[in-house]
Amino acid sequence: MRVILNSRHADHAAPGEFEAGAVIPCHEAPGRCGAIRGALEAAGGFTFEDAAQNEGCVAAVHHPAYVAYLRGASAEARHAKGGGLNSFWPTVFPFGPNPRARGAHALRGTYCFDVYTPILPGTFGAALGGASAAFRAAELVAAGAEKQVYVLTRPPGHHAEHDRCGGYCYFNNAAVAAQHLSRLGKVAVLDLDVHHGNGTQHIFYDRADVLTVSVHGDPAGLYPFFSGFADETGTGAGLGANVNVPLPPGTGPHEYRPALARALDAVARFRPEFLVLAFGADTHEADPIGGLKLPTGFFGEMGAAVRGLGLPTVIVQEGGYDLGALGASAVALLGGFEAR
Ligand code: OKP
Ligand code: ZN
Repeated sequence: MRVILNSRHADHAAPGEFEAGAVIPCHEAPGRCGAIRGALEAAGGFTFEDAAQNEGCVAAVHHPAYVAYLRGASAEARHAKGGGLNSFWPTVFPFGPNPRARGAHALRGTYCFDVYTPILPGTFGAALGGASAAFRAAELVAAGAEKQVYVLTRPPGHHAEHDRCGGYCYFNNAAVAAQHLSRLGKVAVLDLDVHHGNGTQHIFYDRADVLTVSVHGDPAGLYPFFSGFADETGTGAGLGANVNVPLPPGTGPHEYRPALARALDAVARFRPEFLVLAFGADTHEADPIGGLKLPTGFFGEMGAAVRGLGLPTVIVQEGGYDLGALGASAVALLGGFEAR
């Protein structure tokens, strides 16, 4: 399988994240990409290539002012002071459209919805590298050059909305791929990260030509908390084109299997031409923040089940925070996907 890399990913490395008033090492760290790459190389059968930075690829899914903000804030972060870190950490989040929220500090909270997305000097380049890789993968699949392509990137993307970052995410890589493919036909995005893909849902919420389906831990108790409930079904022309399947904490294969079947059935009934799989390995039983109980072997079954749809597919890496489980899960999923 062809693997598109984000050669700039390590330019974004947050020194820590907030937890209960303390700062702990950030779960979303550069070692994640290395862990997956190492596991894929050991498994064999994968070829790796970089994607060139593509400045225009995010314009179709993100607000131009948000893109400009991220670019500018990353550049300014080089000169930021505070704690010895050249970075900006949003602390104030103005509610709703607020015309008084104009200054730099207010904008940091306007274009962001939580405390998990600091802006560092390399953030814009790293995030754009991921979006560029996803776009490149979509080009290959759209052209019929490959039946499936895997995008190995971080930071993840599925929490990033049209004009807000959050949840370690800045540009929505899966949405960038889906948007490009949607120029050729109907697209389904299937999100199997343990966290609800609120950003992808938000971006396509009123679209009838892009179905978003997400299977995830119940947001009543798991991040992102404000989105991912079963009664969110789309709006306007997009009514019925959003499906959320929340699962209780501790869910294992026995209960995950029928949930996945429901999600796959929703995709199949939509009759898309293309699939984007937003894959998170944080459903693994060893994951430090997910709370689900899927063993490594189940990821092979998961990959085979998704492959059963028979759709040209871009697979985009989202979360997964236990480095050992992350590599093993990706190998199992992609192996299941390729097995005939
Ligand atoms: C990103 B992706 C841990 C809190 C973590 C942010 C989670 C972002 C997940 N104490 N909160 O969906 O894997
Ligand atoms: Zn996640």
